[in-house]
This record gives sequence, C-alpha cells and structure tokens, in this order.
Amino acid sequence: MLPHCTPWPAEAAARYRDAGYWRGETFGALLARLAAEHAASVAVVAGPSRLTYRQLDDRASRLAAGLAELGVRPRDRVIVQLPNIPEFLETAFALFRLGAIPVFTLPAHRSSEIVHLARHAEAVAYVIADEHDGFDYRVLARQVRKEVPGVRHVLVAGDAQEFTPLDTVSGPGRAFTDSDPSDVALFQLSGGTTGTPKMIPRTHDDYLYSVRASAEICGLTPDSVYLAALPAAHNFPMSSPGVFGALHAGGRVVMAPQPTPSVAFPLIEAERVTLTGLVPPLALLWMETARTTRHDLSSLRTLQVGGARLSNAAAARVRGALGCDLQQVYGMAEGLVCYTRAGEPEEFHLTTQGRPISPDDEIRVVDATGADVPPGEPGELLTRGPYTIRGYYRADRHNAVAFTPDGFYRTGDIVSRLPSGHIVVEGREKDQINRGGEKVAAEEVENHLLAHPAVRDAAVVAVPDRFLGERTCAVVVPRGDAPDAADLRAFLRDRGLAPYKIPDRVEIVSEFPVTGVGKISKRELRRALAAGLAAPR
Ligand code: AMP
Ligand code: DBH
Repeated sequence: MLPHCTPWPAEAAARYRDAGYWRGETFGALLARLAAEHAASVAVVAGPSRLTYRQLDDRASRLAAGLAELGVRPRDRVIVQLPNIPEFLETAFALFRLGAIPVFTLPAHRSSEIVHLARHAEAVAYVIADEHDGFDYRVLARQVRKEVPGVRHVLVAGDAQEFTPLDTVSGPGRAFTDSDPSDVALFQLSGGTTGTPKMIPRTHDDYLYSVRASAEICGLTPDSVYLAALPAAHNFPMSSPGVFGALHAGGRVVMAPQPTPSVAFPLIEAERVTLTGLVPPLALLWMETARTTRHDLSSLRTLQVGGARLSNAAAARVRGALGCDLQQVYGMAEGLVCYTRAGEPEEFHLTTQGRPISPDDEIRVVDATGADVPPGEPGELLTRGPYTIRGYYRADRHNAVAFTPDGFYRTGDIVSRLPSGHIVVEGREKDQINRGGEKVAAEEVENHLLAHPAVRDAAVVAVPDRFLGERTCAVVVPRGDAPDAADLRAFLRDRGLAPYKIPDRVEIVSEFPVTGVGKISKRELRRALAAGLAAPR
C-alpha cells in the first residue's frame, strides 16, 4: 500500500478475500471489462455529450497516455476538482488506468483547502474546469501553482488560458501495467473535525466492493439511469451506488451540472432517470417544486436521501410529492454505508437510516467510557469492516484518536440500533456542523477566525435551521473594538475558505461559558444562542 496509509491487518484482508468481497479487480480493469460487455451502450450523458462505454474507455486510455507523456507516473497524486461534466469520468478513469491517484475535491473548495491538499498529497497535477457556477478556477490554479510549486501541471477542461487544455492531453492508446488492487485507488475527503481536511485512502478492492454491493442493494441493471445531481466527487454520488455503481451495472450516468429542479427535472424527463440521490434540503426543494412542475418525473423509481438526517415528517412526504420510493442512506467517506432496502416494511424507510451493506460490517454502539450500551440505547457508533479505512493519510496523531487500538473508526455519530440492525441517527458528538449534508469542522473555521487581528477567541457551533437542519454560528470574543460580521466573512473569504464554511451567523460576546475544567462549553453556548444569547456573556 502507498506509504503513510494504514493497511488492514493480514488476517482481516485474508478474510475479506475469502468471503469474496475483495476480488482483485482495479477500476482501470473494470472499465475495460465494461467496455467489452456493454460496448455500444451509452455510459455517460453530460451536456451535449453522450459517450458509449467503448468511447469512455477509449478516451480514458488516450488521456492516460497523454498524462504519462507529461510525466505523471503511477502512484502520483493528482488533485481533481471538476463539476459534473463529461471530463469528470474521463479523468477519473484515465488516472485509474495510469495508476495515478485522484484526490477528489469538491467544486466548492477554495485555496485554503486546495493548497493544503496539494501540499499534503504532494500532488504533481491539478485538474479543473475553466469556470463553474460563476467561479473562475484558473485564478485559483494560479495561487495553487505559486504556493505549491510541486504542482507541475494544471489541466483545464474548457478555456485553459496559460494552462494546458485537457483535451490536448492525449496519446496513442497503449497498454498500462495494471495497479495492485490492494493499493490506493483514490482519495476521498472527510468532512472532519480537525483544523485541516483529512485525506481518506480507498483501495481498489475495498471501494469496488462497496460500489458493487451498493449497486446490488439498489437493484441497478443495464436499464438503470442514475442522475448525478450532487457533485460527483462526493462519496455519496460517487459510490453509493452513484456514478460508479451505475457504470458497474452497465447502466447509464446522467451528469447534472446543478442539483436544482430547473436543471435536474428536464434531465429526468429527457433521459428517463430512474434513480438519484440528494441531501435533505434539496429533497425538500424538489418536493416543493414537483407540485407545480410541468416536467414528467414518472420514470423516477427511487429517491435516495442521505448526508444529513432527513426528518420523519419529510420522509413521509416523498412518495406523495415525487411518486417514487424513498431510500435513506447513511454513509461516510471513511467507509460504512447503510441503506434501507426495497421490500422492507415502509416504516423502516420512513424512520431509519438503513442497515449496513455488508454482513461483515462490525458495529458497536458505545458510551463515553467506550463500553457497549444496552441494545436500543443511544451511543457513539464505532465501525470496522471490509470497506472502512483503518487510518487517514499521513495523519498519525489524529489516527490515534479517530480509531480505537483494535481498528474501529469512531464516527462521532450518536445512533441507536433496532433489533433488525437498522440504525437511527440520533445526533452527533463530534465538533462538526452538518449544514444540510455539507460538513463543517468547527476547528478549521475557528483557526481562520483566530488569525483576524480583532479576534481574541472564537467558537463555531451549529444553530438549528428549518431548511438546512443546521447552520453555522461563529461566536467571537473581540480583542478591542468588535469586528463586524461582514468584515469577518470577507476576511474568511479572502483566506480562501470554501463558501459553505463561511459562518451564517456571527455573535460577539465578552466571554465564553466554560466547563468545569475551563474549556469552552459548546453545549452551554448552543443553549445560550437558542435563548437569544441573553445568558452568559
Ligand atoms: P464524512 O465523514 O465527511 O463523509 O461525513 C459523514 C457523516 O455525515 C456521517 O458520519 C454523519 O455524521 C453524516 N451523515 C451521512 N448520512 C447521514 C444520514 N442519512 N443521516 C444523518 N447523518 C448522516
Ligand atoms: O455524508 C456522507 O459522507 C455520505 C452520505 C451518504 C456518504 O459518504 C455516503 C452516503 O457514501
């Protein structure tokens, strides 16, 4: 395995192979097999572009050859920051074929995240779109190149300006040595709880298992049409079953450049989409818009909702509003994914976040001392299994707290488990805000705030929100004159923080409530905010 990653113990790896979970196939080999089996079927629809499996395979091969000519080698890390455009899958599979390792970042990430990741990953290349959603990624690329000179190549889908146009990176198709299936295929990012985003190494064996099993659980076939509405780089639309799951089944992927009803609904109608996945706030928006839409959504069989807790009330409305089944999905880029499944009583779909993919997903629900709680009681979910990582990349210190000594990942989620094995997400104890599925690590934003000259101390907490579930509130103790909210937000934007991490609300206080040992009490702070912050000042 790539250095600075934590392999599974040999005993566990042998068990996962024996059980048939890890099959020794790589993503590069997968596409070649699919191209042989489904050559003339349409694999991807994105904008005006329609690619068959054979064309996708061919483009990936030529792009891989072009990247090799540029000097990108197996195991080199490449930052991929692409929206849902055809180049997304071409680039992903070109890197897999070459054996280089994509680091999938979100279109919303900015210099703060990308510079850190490029450095931490020692990336040699950065793949972007020219513009998306009003943002010019070439400006970002200039800054990344300046701050991380190791990034030798910037490849641009669209107008490249001084950089390399992605469509000129091409070489004659040739054979590549297949990667080791037990090695890292790609990096996902964690929403995390720490000052900097953590990189999640996923191997061909483990990720492909989660993709294949997800496609089976979701009943995907060559007739399935999956709409990628959320950014395809995110673990949910990538693998649960997502774009890779749809391809694995020989189905069709439709890439929506935006997840809004005005973009997605016409695509559902035109392409007869059967499955898509959304975060709860988008599911609410779709249900609202569907009432008056003139678009025919009747092809949609299942709406998956995940990333944040869907309220039971909203869950109950999905079938009536969209005329399809609801499937709840509770997952994490670190591994474990739970689904409600077709054929289960309706109640499970409406009130639980599903049960794990694998019979070999080990689940513990524990109290603060690490002891198992009685069945049905809430506690923190710990998990270990055939597609859950044993460590973040180059993060020894954090790994020592994020994993138990025997290799369980501490999710930081508070759940209860039903006798059926279904999991209900009750809350969270990690220091993170789940802003409608977008995860914000409090510490990361706090560190940026602390860099402001007028900020003495800062705490970022969640405040309840009807639409997003939670929003972020930055509570600040000033040094002298209090900075105003607009100034603080502009300061964070200038530091290159992703827009979804910019605090929705800013409150100034003279001091923080503290716990018995003198730490900031976020619990008290949340309570005070709910009470209008009249309390401890
Ligand atoms: P990440 O580790 O950044 O991939 O984010 C995964 C986290 O998202 C989980 O640990 C949960 O906190 C949250 N999450 C994902 N799906 C759901 C869901 N269906 N309900 C509640 N929380 C969820
Ligand atoms: O929130 C997530 O990270 C998530 C949600 C649903 C996920 O990674 C997944 C499914 O695979």
